[in-house]
Amino acid sequence: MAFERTYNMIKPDGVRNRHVGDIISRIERVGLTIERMELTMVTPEQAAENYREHEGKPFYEGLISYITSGPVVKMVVSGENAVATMRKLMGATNCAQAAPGTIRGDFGLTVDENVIHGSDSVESAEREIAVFFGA
Ligand code: IDP
Ligand code: MG
Repeated sequence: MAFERTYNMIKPDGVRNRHVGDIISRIERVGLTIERMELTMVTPEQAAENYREHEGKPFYEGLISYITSGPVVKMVVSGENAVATMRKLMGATNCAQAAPGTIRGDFGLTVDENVIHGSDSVESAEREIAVFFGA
């Protein structure tokens, strides 16, 4: 067991389609703790920093305009195995392949708008928390 912090973000489609309450309730139901949370816009600088590993890929420009297209809910979530547990709750990147019962499987249809972001490792989490909430 490992106590971890992770960075999660309900993306603009998740907010626009009014899934915030349902997603928060899934996070709490599994026993994780929401430590920080804010409804806010993602700046172009934060978007570029968060998705720098995808720069140059064909979907990169669309990804940046999607993530800056409307308010998001950014969160720091903590608890035992928080990174992997959130990835499990989220489901596969492509909503079309995400299992029913996962956030992406239940609230999305495509890979372009996939409802929620979650860090893929403890190292990414700490970097992303600094990008979105400051040091
Ligand atoms: P993840 O969000 O499950 O960690 P990543 O591979 O890190 O998936 O991709 C980051 C984000 O980029 C995805 O959540 C999705 O919004 C977008 N994305 C990834 N692959 C594609 C694609 O093939 N087409 C369009 N958007 C994509
Ligand atoms: Mg990722």
